[in-house]
Amino acid sequence: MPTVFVSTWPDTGLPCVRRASESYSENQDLLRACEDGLIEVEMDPRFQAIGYGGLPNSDGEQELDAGIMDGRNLEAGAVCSVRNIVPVISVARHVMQDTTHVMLAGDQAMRFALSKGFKPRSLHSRNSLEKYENWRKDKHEAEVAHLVHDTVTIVGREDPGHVVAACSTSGLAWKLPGRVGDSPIVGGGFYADDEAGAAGATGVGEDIWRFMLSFRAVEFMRAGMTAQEACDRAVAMMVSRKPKTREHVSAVFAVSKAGDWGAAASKDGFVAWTSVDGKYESYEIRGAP
Ligand code: SD4
Repeated sequence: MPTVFVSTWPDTGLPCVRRASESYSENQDLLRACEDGLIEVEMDPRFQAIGYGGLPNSDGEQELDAGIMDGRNLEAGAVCSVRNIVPVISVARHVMQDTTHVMLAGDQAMRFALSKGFKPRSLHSRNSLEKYENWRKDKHEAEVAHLVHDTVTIVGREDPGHVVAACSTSGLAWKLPGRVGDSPIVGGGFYADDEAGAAGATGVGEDIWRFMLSFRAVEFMRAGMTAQEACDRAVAMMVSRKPKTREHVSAVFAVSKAGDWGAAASKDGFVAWTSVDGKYESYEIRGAP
């Protein structure tokens, strides 16, 4: 049965699944592969909703959120509102492995990162500074940049049925300082359980969190649905209960413990990248009917 990675958005998805797949070939370590895939895109300043070069909050500061979950034992680690540290997915991994907690927040999460040897740095790139200055001059830009989607979520699956989910983001551009979205929330932005499968989400964090899209998709797989059926059902519930969720793209994608995968979205525009046994492909996901 296949080794599968699925990740998010046209520009970020390929480098993420490619790095994850290479890392997996080198180490046969699924957790590390998912972490490595996210590090690759966090450290690349071209991507505007994650890590270094992510678009900042309304104060001009990046506040990063990330989380990771191991389907073998339901261990999870997450950080939210972390400033001046990358890669935050690795800080989340330390929370999972070195503490008894699931999430650390803000300055205290940063202190924890420093204690683990991370070095503080500015997260601005020339692009993020320029975009922020433009937004301050003309808040109309908010409309445009709000829709920049580079949040990267990844799910991975290996034989005989082990799954991992992980996510990293700088969140919505120009967000209120202190705002946290779905991405670091276990069950919101990501979830993994070897008894069913793994799921991840991206889009409007408030909607994804309200509907716990990742947890919902995993629970539908537990009840016997394929990954595609589980994602379709989770999104169908969201758009019918709250039709306004169709105004922006919110997506959930999943891989089952058997290795089938699927994705669904509230609106056209989501792209998923996959690596199935090291072969890369992208898929445009149509909005819910
Ligand atoms: C958030 N879900 O913070 C993230 C944003 C996102 O692509 O996915 N952008 O709400």
